[in-house]
Amino acid sequence: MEVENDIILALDVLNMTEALRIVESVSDYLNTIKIGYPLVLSEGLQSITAIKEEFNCSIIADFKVADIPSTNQKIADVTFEAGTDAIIVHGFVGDDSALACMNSAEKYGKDVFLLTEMSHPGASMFLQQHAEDIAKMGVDLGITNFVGPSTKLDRLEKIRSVIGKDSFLISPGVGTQGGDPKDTLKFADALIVGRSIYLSEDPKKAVEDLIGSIK
Ligand code: O7M
Repeated sequence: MEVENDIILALDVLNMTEALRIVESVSDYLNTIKIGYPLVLSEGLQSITAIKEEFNCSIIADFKVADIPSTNQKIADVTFEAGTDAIIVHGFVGDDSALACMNSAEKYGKDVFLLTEMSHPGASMFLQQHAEDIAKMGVDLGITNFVGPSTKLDRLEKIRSVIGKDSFLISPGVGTQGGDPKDTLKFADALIVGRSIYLSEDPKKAVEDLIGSIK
């Protein structure tokens, strides 16, 4: 996936008017948008289709899919039918569940991102202990796209060492959650950034400043 300026916008807003305003304001600089439950539960899956059509951008559906294989397959199929380019899948549910999403992605010619470890403090309770195993499972399955936290750079470095230099690693937690953009890009290929862009009074300037900080 070619992520312009190494920045993915996390479009966690609750209505289409707001979503379109923000994407419009940053579209000179960004070509990849992550859309998850906040917008899709508010405005429907068609919000993905509409944004993709309007801006011709890549859409990563962040549904953190974490169910049994049969249900995962249905979730992934419906998501890809809506025009999504990639879907984010939890790894802790195991290889068969991840594989169901991979099968769906293959059918549609789309991508899967495997979520290894998360950026919030509570991730250290359960997920962190297994993050490297989850990353290894992804590698063994043939997954080449991963998500890891920018708030814990030692962990991000470990995940990078497991998935290898050729895998594509995207990283949330920059800005509002405290992660440093430039340091994160020592290990990650692209940043996932939400609130520090979409809550800014001037989202375009927020993106310009962020680009300036990582050059
Ligand atoms: O920049 P923020 O903090 O406003 O937004 C970060 C986005 O990344 C938001 O959409 C979160 O749901 C998501 N995210 C995390 O913040 N931490 C994680 O560990 C994982 C994700 C994510 O995107 O998972 C796929």
